[in-house]
Amino acid sequence: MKTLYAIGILVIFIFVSLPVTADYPVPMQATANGIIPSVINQPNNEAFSCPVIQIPQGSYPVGFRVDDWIDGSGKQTIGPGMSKIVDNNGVLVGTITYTDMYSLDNGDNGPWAFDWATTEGTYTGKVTVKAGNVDLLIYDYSGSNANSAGDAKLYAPQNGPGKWAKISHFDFCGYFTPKPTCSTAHISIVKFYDANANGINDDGKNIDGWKVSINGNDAFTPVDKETGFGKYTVKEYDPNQTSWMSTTSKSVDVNLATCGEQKKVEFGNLCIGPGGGLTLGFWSNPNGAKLVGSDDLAMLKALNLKNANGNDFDPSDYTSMRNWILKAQASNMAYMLSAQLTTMELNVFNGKVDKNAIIYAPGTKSANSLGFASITSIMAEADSALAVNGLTLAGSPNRNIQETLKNALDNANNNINFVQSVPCAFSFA
Ligand SMILES: [Ca+2]
Ligand SMILES: [Ca+2]
Ligand SMILES: [Ca+2]
Repeated sequence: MKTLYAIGILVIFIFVSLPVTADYPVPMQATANGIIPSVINQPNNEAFSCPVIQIPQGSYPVGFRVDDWIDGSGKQTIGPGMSKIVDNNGVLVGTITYTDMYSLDNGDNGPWAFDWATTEGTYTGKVTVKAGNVDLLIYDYSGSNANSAGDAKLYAPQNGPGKWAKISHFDFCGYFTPKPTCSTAHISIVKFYDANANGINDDGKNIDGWKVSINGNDAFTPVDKETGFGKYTVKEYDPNQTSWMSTTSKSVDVNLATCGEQKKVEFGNLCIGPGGGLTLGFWSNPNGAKLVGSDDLAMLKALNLKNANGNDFDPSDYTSMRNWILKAQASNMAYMLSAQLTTMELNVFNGKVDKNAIIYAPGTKSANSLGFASITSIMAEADSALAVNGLTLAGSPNRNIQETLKNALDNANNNINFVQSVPCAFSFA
């Protein structure tokens, strides 16, 4: 008898969308392995069609797996290409042959069952089965089934007490309702101007119109998108203008796993540029000279400025300061750092640069994790470095940090690395 049923009929799954309504009696009893549905005899139901089922709105990935016992030696899972159904409203329709089933008592008497499992998460659902050939039997199966490991069995209908249906195949249609239904899950994307360069949206300056993407689909901030649940990669684009920097990761993975879950992605950016800096050249030309008085010189003397051989340099007048600063070179890095520090100290002392301004100063001790520090902290760090290491020739272990500080001050004196207080212009390719 088994061989009779073993005539291979290809398992075919067809996806269709069905309209809504209808009701079905659903008697059933629970077992350890699943639920054995009771049989509903519907002898005049040759023209079987799927009942119309209430289907929740939404888009769900539904995987359905049937284990194939056709060779009698053990089950083989019918491959995803044959058995996996993905649709947009949960309806699935298909045919499974009797040869896909197996006898639970290893004989020909049944009960007969096939294993099924949803493959993407836990679903509740209903499968309506028609047993063909001798008897036309229809039953509903309802229940929940865990992921593939759940491996619950769907049983052949019983044609009266103790009699298992002689059937050639099952037709089934049904639907799986993802649990939870997540039509409200969504992603929002905010772009903020990170004026205080701390990587946190605490600046009150959101930026509209910044180009971003969700799983490769472009959008512009602000974004508030219903996505359903799933995994998403949210990215921001770099603008054409190279003065912009990111203060947050430019790619964020978002996993919406819970019904109604809402995730916000915040991208922080800032742009750098001028901050009122005047150069070493300015402070050694006549315009600069007019601004340097005894108070400026006293301020400079209090610093730990060094000359070429590592000795203290305390300017007695403008001319000596000018000669010293124009001859500055980096053989002794402490000398060059002293010159750039002097330049910035004069900028701040004369009201050209705000001491609280933030600059990009990566590698300095003052910098936060993103590489930004205030002018005042960089000046203090530079002066402290000069106090302990006045001679930092090539090979000196203290030379590198002094060069890093020198570069940060040099860039600021040249108006390159100040964090701008408001967003710069931006455009995208
Ligand atoms: Ca911030
Ligand atoms: Ca002055
Ligand atoms: Ca001094």
